[in-house]
Amino acid sequence: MRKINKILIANRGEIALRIMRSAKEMGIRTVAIYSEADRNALHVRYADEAVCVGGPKSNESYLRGDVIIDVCKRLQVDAIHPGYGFLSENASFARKVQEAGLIFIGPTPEAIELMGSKLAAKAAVARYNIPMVPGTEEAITDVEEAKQIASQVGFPILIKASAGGGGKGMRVVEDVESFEDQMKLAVSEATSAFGDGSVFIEKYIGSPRHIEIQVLGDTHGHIVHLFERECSIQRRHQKVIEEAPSAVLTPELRDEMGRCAVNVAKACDYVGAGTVEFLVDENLNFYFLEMNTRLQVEHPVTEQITGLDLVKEQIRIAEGNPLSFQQEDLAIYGHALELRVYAEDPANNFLPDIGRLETYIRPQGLGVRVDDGFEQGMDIPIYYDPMIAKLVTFGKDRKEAIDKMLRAIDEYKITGIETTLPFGKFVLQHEAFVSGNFDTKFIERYFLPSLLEEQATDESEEIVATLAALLLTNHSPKATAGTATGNNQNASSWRKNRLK
Ligand code: MV4
Repeated sequence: MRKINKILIANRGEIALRIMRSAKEMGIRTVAIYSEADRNALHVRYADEAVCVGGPKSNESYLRGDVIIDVCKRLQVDAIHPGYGFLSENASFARKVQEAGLIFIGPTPEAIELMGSKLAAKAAVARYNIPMVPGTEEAITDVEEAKQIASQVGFPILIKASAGGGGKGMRVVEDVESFEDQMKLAVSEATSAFGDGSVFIEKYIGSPRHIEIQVLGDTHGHIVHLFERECSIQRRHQKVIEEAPSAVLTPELRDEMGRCAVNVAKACDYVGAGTVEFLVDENLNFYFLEMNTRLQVEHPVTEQITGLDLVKEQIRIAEGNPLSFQQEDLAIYGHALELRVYAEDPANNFLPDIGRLETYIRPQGLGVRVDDGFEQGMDIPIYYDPMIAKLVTFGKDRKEAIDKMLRAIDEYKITGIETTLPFGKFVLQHEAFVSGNFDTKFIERYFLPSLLEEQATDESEEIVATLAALLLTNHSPKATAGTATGNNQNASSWRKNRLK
């Protein structure tokens, strides 16, 4: 047991603020680091102390592990929270933090390293009877042998880089004729991208769902799971909408996947918050893919349905406290959705659109949570991730969470930059999403930029209709005491009449 009194957050933006808020509630002092591009950022203002660690580029600032550790020593920091991205899954940084006598709020360097290698991870979990996609258990080197295995598994197959993850270094191979070329390309890509050319083969699951399970492990060997997050709505391996619980899991399947996730965590003596990623096929077979050894962007949906603060749990675990609950104490309450709001133009191939937030008004009200790191008037820097906010809604069931999200999107006012808010609205109104019948191919299957134009036309027609109705009622002698509600009723009946 070692009490943490001061935490340095080795991150920026919404996640830095998110972590500091929990620390503050626990009476823990906070230290922000920032780059020259982030001098006026909210995370810098929110922290008790803030230190500039270098230039705007990540490798000049947020990735400078040694500088960050020096700041900790100078300011008598007890622990480092890495957030997500940057140094969060860097085993050698976690090791240096430990060696400096500091607490790394996260798993051990050994667990990070093990799960960083997809092949080592598969080997480690194999003795726990975890379902895995058919394929090779070891790196393939011999082309002829690999071809034979691929033919046994059956085409199409997928060649994956062991050091990859999150979709990096993957290649679909349709037939045995193109296998050799594809394998050579995969090896050379993996070598240049990761410095490790190890690749392996898996059967290609054509239209899977991506469902992941949140786990928590303490330093006393207790591990629990906090149910699933459905993350199938993604574009180019960038998640767009996440939800909890998943619309397709039965209680039995949830238990089974939960038990598997706990076993994956056991296989690497996992400590802290982690996520076990599964593919689920159309017959609801599930397969272990990889484990993410960090707090994830989409953790808020799990917080909303469990009532737990995952950052507080991470900090308590890092202090050496045993978990204060058991699996049986946990239950799912209601339904939560998260929409990632990116500074990208969905009508223009999701081109990043940086600039000044001329207007920035957040939605509010029951069941609406906005995790962001900006205020009106601020510039979005070009150097980092284009995600500007996470819009989270929580309701008694899936329908209420969707209705709240649509309402919140309409309330969200952002001008000065294009955002993915209209795109979120498109997805949430789509029949496939509403029915729950979708997979990771949702966007390529259903989305066209022109669909956003139709949506915008519908909206402006509605505005014209409302204004026209307002004018009409105000000129009518009966409408002298017209309340807002009265006008709205008139507007909608006007619209109904017009549509007849
Ligand atoms: C797969 C797959 C199909 N079959 N593995 C992409 C992210 C990485 N974690 C693993 N990924 C995939 N692995 C087999 N054997 C399809 C994907 C995949 C995917 C997975 C989750 C969410 C979105 C995805 C988009 C494309 C491909």
